[in-house]
Amino acid sequence: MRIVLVERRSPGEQSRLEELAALARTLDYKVAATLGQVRKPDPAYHIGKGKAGELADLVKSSGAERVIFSNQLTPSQTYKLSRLVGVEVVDRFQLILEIFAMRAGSPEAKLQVEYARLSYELPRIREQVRALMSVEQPGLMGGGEYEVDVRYDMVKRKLANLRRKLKSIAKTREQRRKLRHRRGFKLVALAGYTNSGKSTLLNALTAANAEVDDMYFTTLMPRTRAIRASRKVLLTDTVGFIDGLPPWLVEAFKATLEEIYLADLVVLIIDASDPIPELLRKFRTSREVLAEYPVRVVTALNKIDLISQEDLERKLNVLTISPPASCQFRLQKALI
Ligand SMILES: Nc1nc2c(ncn2[C@@H]2O[C@H](COP(=O)(O)OP(=O)(O)OP(=O)(O)O)[C@@H](O)[C@H]2O)c(=O)[nH]1
Ligand SMILES: [Mg+2]
Repeated sequence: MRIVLVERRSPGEQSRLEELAALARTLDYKVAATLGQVRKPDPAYHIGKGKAGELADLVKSSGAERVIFSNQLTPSQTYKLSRLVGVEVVDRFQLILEIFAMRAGSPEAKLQVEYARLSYELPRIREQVRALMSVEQPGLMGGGEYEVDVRYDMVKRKLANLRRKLKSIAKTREQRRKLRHRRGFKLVALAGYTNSGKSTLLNALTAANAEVDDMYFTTLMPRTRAIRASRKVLLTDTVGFIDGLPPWLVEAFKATLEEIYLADLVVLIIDASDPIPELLRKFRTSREVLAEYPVRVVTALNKIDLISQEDLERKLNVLTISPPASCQFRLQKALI
């Protein structure tokens, strides 16, 4: 499917178009064109009215079938934009949800994705009620409003039901962790941005046969394996981080993320082939996310074969962590 990517940025804000393109590629989309604008969000179209017109022309001339915004859109912006450009318009979160839905293999992953999808939908249904009330004549709005109300209640009930199931999954995971601790295992979790190489490292250190791919969110569910070098350490690979995860997505994946937060040690995998600003941003965001929990973190630079020695040293300086040899050493020491 051919798509157009759109990004609105505030002055001074870093572009995330490259990441959006990578997310789109994960769904096998072909980027036909991109459009950017620096301004504050417009209430109607998110981008300016003139730019929205330009987008409509671009969609036509490029033959795109979908438009993907890097920014979060309100339901009414999505609706107005779709009407204007004549094809479906979605935002980055909808795209992430679709990738999650595609990747969700296990029943547990499916539950988490369904919970995230409905949490995303709920406020949108609310807004539909408001839109209906403002557009329709009093007295005539009864039917539509009623339907949306019924849907709203249904989604709320489904969410409550899913929440119960997810709680029980979290409990099972907790019991399993306790059992492993009782058996004398130390639990080490691999954390880091998606595509940083967590599963590759898990495969290298254990006999796991985790799927590895140059795409985002290849891994959605945790996988725990014993480390070859030691009988007493279990390594867990889990879902990757991405910028600006909304709270509802984090809540949906709570049971999975707890494998990271409640481990004895986290090895934070950083993709050393990222340019310095991106590397720093990902490093800081990851540390911030992890700082909310009292878990020890060791940082490991990955993909160092893709960069020169000078580049590596520069990046290590920026991150103010030890040089590669001792980084490796720290990692080994931590694991054994
Ligand atoms: N050159 C190089 N490539 C690597 C290295 N480690 C991983 N890769 C590649 O990076 C890509 C992502 O690796 P994964 O192990 O799937 O990354 P991940 O962190 O598990 O990603 P998600 O599960 O999608 O969050 C794959 O194409 C790997 O082959 C490395 O040390 N060097
Ligand atoms: Mg993975």
